[in-house]
Amino acid sequence: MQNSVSPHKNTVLFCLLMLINFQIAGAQNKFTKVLKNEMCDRVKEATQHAWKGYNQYAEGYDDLMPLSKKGRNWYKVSMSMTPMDAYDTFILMGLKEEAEQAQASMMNKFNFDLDNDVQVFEVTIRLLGSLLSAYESEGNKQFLSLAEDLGQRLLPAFKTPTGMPYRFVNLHTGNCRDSINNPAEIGTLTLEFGKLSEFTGDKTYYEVAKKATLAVFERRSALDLVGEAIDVKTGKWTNTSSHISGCIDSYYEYLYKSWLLFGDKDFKKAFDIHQKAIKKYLICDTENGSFVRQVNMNTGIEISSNYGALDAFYTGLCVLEGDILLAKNIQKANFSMWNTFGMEPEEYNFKTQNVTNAQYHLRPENLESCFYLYRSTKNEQYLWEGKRMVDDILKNCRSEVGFASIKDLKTMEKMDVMHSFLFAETLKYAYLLFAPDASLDLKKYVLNTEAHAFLIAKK
Ligand code: DMJ
Repeated sequence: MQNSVSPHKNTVLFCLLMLINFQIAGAQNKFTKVLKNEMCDRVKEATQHAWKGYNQYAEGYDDLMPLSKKGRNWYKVSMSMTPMDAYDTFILMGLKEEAEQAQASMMNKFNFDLDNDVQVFEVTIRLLGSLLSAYESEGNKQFLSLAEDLGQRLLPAFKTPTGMPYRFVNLHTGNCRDSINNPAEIGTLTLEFGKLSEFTGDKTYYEVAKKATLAVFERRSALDLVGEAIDVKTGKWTNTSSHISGCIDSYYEYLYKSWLLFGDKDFKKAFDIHQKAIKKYLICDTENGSFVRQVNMNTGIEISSNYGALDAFYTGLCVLEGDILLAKNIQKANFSMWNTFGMEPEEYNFKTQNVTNAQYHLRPENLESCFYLYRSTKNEQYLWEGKRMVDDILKNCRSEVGFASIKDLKTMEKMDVMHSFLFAETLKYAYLLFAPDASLDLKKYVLNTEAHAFLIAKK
């Protein structure tokens, strides 16, 4: 029996083999520096491809129509939405030529005296956000004077009995319309208006935006929840559905970020009260992770178990707040949504598993969440999840001249829409996820809801 191996030796051999296997598997799963660089290069190439298409076929317009190869404006006159949103992404990626072209389009404007009825929220997060962030990092006064001109023209919207703004204001006449507004559009102005006050020394901007946000907070229900629509003239809720999705989402985001950016305790207090209620009434734990449902703001009774692409932002907010466990559970749900449907649907019912809106709008929130979670945990799982999302977007959405939204995830049929947030957010977060931490120091900067960066004031 000289050749036989003793049971002890057998065990040692087995352990050794397991260790080798484990190491090989580990090596395969390691997200190497080379792979990170490769991902950054792929995202950069995608950015250049999308910009080339915009420049060639839609220069001077707000957006590119990536299938019909035409330009599209949001309002009567173009406001250069795409160049404005894309500029700081080009700077971040070191794309000099593209940055110069975008800057030329931004500066092309003398002022915002345009006969456009604009959505206060959208031009604030995209245009004011971009101009102020560019001014802060480069000191070019032209950015600031454009921002100030725009800020002035938005102010008439706040002249309501409650201080909550109308949804639309005409930039030339100051006429306002649409008194039924929502928490997201009312409460997602403080970062930009606050920075405008900081740079101009005129406190009005911060004061009106803060008053508007707190007017929403003061009208919360006894359960500390807010609804989906409110009349800014009467202060009465017109839709009492409460959730964290579109129409409410960035109201919560800006409560916390206004505290982070300006150290204003009123916002922290409001956020804490809401966050407790969100955790109590809205979060649903499932085996696929934690989803967020919709309930009546007064009774807490469930209205629907719809969840979707927009809701995915909540992971990032939980990371900032420091609730990493909840952030991980929400991200588990976010990724399961992506994984189950090949990409993420705009909306689906997490209890019945039915997709209620099968479009994909090139949205950033799921990638944004991977970025925040990876930065805080350094768990490579989030790099792999992000890579999967980038792979899918580059494969399914690329058109000859840009990137197109998806009309139906089942067929992957494309839609003729390329939102400017593809540049400002989706490609930026994709790049930041794989780039070194130093490319954006989260201890120094707060990103607005369109991912334009603002420096945290020294306290
Ligand atoms: C962006 O315009 C902003 O992030 C906004 O807050 C809601 N979501 C879109 C992108 O999905």
